[in-house]
Amino acid sequence: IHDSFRGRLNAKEGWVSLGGVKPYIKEIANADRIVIIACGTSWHAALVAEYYFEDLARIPVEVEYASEFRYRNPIIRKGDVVIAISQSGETADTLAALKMAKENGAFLFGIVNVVGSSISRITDSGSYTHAGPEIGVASTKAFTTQVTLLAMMAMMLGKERNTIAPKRFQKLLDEMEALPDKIETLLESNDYIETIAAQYKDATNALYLGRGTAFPIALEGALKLKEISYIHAEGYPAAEMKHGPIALIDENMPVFVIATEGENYEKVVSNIQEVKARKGKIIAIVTKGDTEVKAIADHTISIPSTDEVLVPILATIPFQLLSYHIAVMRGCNVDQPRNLAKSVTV
Ligand code: F1P
Repeated sequence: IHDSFRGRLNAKEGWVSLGGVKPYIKEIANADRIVIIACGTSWHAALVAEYYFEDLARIPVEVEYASEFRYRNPIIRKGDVVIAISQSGETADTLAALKMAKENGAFLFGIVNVVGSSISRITDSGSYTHAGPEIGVASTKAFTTQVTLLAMMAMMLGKERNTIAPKRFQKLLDEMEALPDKIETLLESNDYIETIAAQYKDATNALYLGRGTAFPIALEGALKLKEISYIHAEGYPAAEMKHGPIALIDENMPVFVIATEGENYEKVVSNIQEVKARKGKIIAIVTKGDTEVKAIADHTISIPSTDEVLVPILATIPFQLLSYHIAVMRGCNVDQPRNLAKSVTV
């Protein structure tokens, strides 16, 4: 993540350099619609990007699992930009979906980690995440670099379309530059996160909640726990809890919540109160200095304050670490989880 930041940001120019976007900036910025396709963790990055592109660049976005998209009869036209996100660049469903989109005249953009992979070859343009090799099967640094790249791309498109004020652009750029140091600070909580993991390693179910850009992070937190520790976990938008999952909550249910500062804070606090009223256990990710959630949650993990847009990048790391420690304590092979392949090529 350090390399992916430091190589790309140029604060002096006030510009983000994404080689694969620049030559096609007009084409992408003037898209009728952006359709993002991906699988697994990469699909969660796509969900974050939906917020980014719509909020910062005001381009309509649709996000779909490539594994669904390829088997229906989707409407794709010239004027659509189809973005595929994939760590390996070899995922069969994503490749098949891209081929379909190409036949229908869409412009194809790939966001992949593995240089020279099939997706990077069939797309019209693209950007590499340069996360370095993902040793484990479950995507971790691929995810944070995907989200980073997508934020940068949305900023560039916003600048091109004049939908982002220069001051806002500069503030985001400054916040991005500060992220690597904030991540270092956050990693200092690793031992503390391990002590929390020890208390939930025998859980059989877990719920993850978030609002806005933190909703896909809830999904990703749940997926990481499932993938590497084999604990059943579900991610939900916090506001959906009352439409079903609330029935699951009792004293044995750990509920992981992203409750960082910003627009959604008070609403998330009331969701936490609803869980506590039913004796659920709350493990909350909060902004450093938080007192309100700290007073009611069972555990809080602080992340440094940042722009709300960038919270997904910081908030996902404690969830990755929690899943890692829980999996190790349960004796699971975190690098090679059962039944999972690094590249799903069939
Ligand atoms: C998609 C994915 C990964 C997951 C595992 C299986 O791969 O679902 O997110 O962690 O490796 O494949 P990709 O298209 O991002 O390479």
